[in-house]
Amino acid sequence: MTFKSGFVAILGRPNVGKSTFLNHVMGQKIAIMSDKAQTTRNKIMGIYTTDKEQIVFIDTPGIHKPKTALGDFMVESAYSTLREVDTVLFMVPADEARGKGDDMIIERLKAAKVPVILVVNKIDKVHPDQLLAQIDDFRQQMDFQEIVPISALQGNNVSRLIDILSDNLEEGFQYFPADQITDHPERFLVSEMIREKVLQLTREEIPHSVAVVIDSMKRDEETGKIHIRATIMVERDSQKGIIIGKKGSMLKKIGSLARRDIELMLGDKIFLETWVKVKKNWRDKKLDLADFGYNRKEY
Ligand SMILES: Nc1nc2c(ncn2[C@@H]2O[C@H](COP(=O)(O)OP(=O)(O)OP(=O)(O)O)[C@@H](O)[C@H]2O)c(=O)[nH]1
Ligand SMILES: [Mg+2]
Repeated sequence: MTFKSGFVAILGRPNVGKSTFLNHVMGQKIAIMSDKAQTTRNKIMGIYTTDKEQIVFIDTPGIHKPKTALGDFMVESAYSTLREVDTVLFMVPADEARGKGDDMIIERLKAAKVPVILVVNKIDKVHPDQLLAQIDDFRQQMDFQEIVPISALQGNNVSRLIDILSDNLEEGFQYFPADQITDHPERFLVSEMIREKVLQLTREEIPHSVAVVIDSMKRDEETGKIHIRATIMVERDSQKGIIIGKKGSMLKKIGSLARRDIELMLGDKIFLETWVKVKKNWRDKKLDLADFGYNRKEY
């Protein structure tokens, strides 16, 4: 039997469910998710391996009109996958009409000459008639290899999409060991899980203004727990106040929710120590961006 493999990028506007899809396929949380736009900021691999194939999914930041250097980094890293993959999953939501953002992406997809599968997500939110109208509209914009409606949240039709990808795979290497699930180190996943809680618990500008840096992560010989020290970066003093909350209540909430997820991921007990620091306008400062993991060298 020959082994098959391939790289598949998941592209689309922010908030359409790309990371939810990746996590569903992997059966665990690799990419953080939230109802805020621009949750994902880096490319993240989800390596799906069976005894006959390896599909390397690349989750990407939602493509939007960037207003900061961080936004530039995010959009560039999303588009950079077009040079790296065998197939693109272009994800659109079933419950929102095609907009300028989608048209912009479609133009880039046409120019890239990579096979594109249209994935219409969130079918649980619409009546079948609306879904058909959505499919019809997108079908007229470009040639898709396939069109697959799914619900990443509930899992409907996800296995059919995997089957289609499998059928299209070519003979190839197993690029990564069977037990490797992503390309990022644990530290990255830990920082992301803390950021996810901030995104889920705050509103407006705050989700966009936060970065999380892991200062240290090592086992405490006395308690046996992994001691993690993390700093939550914000852009203004007022944001620092909100993240800390009344008598530290918000920071405590962020910490305890994050701890649960991190322990689940590491399969180990942790002690999480969080700090909050102001870095004025870090989203437009090249050095800060690099320090916080948004480095151009990474794509
Ligand atoms: N009802 C419904 N909601 C969904 C589905 N898939 C994702 N969502 C929700 O949509 C929101 C965005 O999901 P994400 O997976 O973070 O979206 P994303 O495309 O990765 O977003 P960015 O990282 O910002 O580009 C979350 O609140 C999800 O729970 C779905 O199939 N049905
Ligand atoms: Mg995402």
